[in-house]
Amino acid sequence: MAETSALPADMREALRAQERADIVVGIPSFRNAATIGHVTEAAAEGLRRNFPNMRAVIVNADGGSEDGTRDRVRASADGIPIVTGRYEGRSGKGSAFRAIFEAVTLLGARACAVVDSDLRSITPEWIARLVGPVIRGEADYVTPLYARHKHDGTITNTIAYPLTRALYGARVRQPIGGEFGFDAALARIYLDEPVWDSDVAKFGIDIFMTTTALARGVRVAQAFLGAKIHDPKDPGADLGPMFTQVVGTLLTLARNNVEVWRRVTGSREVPIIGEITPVEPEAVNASVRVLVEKFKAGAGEQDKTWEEILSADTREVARKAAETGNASAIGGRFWAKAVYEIVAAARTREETETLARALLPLYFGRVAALIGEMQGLDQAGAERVVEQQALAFEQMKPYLLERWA
Ligand SMILES: Nc1nc2c(ncn2[C@@H]2O[C@H](COP(=O)(O)OP(=O)(O)OP(=O)(O)O)[C@@H](O)[C@H]2O)c(=O)[nH]1
Ligand SMILES: [Mg+2]
Repeated sequence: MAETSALPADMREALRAQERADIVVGIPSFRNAATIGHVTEAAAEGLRRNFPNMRAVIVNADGGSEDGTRDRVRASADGIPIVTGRYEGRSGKGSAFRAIFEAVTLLGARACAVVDSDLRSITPEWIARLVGPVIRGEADYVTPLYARHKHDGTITNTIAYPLTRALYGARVRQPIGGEFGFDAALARIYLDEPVWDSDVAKFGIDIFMTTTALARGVRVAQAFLGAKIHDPKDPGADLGPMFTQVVGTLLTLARNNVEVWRRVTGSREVPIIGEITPVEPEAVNASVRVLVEKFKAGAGEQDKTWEEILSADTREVARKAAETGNASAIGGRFWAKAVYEIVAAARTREETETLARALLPLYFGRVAALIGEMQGLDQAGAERVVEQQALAFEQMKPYLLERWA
């Protein structure tokens, strides 16, 4: 049992009053009054419609919103018991999830689904697809699969997907999608890991959940959910801190799990729940100009660290691309190589956040390059570009092993 808890006394009491549940739907939130009502309604309807004979509780773990987020949740659950409160501990999505995992344990639930509170495209069917495979005993961990606009999910496309796939050998297309289903045993495993003072308490939570599931060898499935429409972020403007939290966590986990991934070659497909139907996601803006500016500025700031971490070849290409503002030089293979140099550096360097920050300018460059590579391509075409890049990560894995040694 963890010594600390993310559950405040009032939430704990409210959960005790519920006594028990079969299913928990967890919703983390921070200032989502505009969207969380719809998310809660969809979750409640999904539970009523798909699991009418099971006891379900919706748990909203909030970060201290003052915009009425929690009132919206309370007003929207319609017949499904709801527990809402402000989690304790470091601010961040991960701490909210920790409170939800604790709720799963406290209620003795079999399965849990978590869904983001800024979702506009969620339907009741999402709950069935995320939690159904767990209830039916077909999977222990369910990740989402959705149509996202080609400029949305850039951390996923450039690093979380290809690196997770190459390291752990599973083609989990949305390892950090935010929506997941899992069983109680996995919630327990997450709670017992000593990660809650790290970036796992923030946006490192998603990659921590997926990587831990893969490293433990539990049965993973992907649930097709249609289009993901949420409050999206411009990759140039908003994603810096999220990148360092996700990638820092990814690097720490890579260091801890070397014995798991060392021998993995190639990758296997991960089963898909639900039929994949074509959907057109909403467009997401991305400013190449801002990305290239960030690439240039970041390259200057990180030059010293690059000197310590990157190979001479990689440094030279990166410096030159930054100087001339030619982001298209950050191609898929070059990017994979640079990422592997950063991963290998994590073997001896404790501070993975520093390493993630060193990679950040190249990420901006890579995203700018990707936008170019995807220009004029439809959804399927853009997907092929992502697949090619993922293959480059697989093919270059020997380079990682070589640098690691
Ligand atoms: N409790 C709590 N929840 C948070 C916090 N930050 C984010 N969240 C929730 O985590 C979920 C995901 O956050 P978003 O900001 O939408 O991030 P994202 O969708 O993963 O990232 P993008 O793809 O970049 O939009 C939402 O439900 C947020 O309300 C926080 O500090 N505390
Ligand atoms: Mg979001």
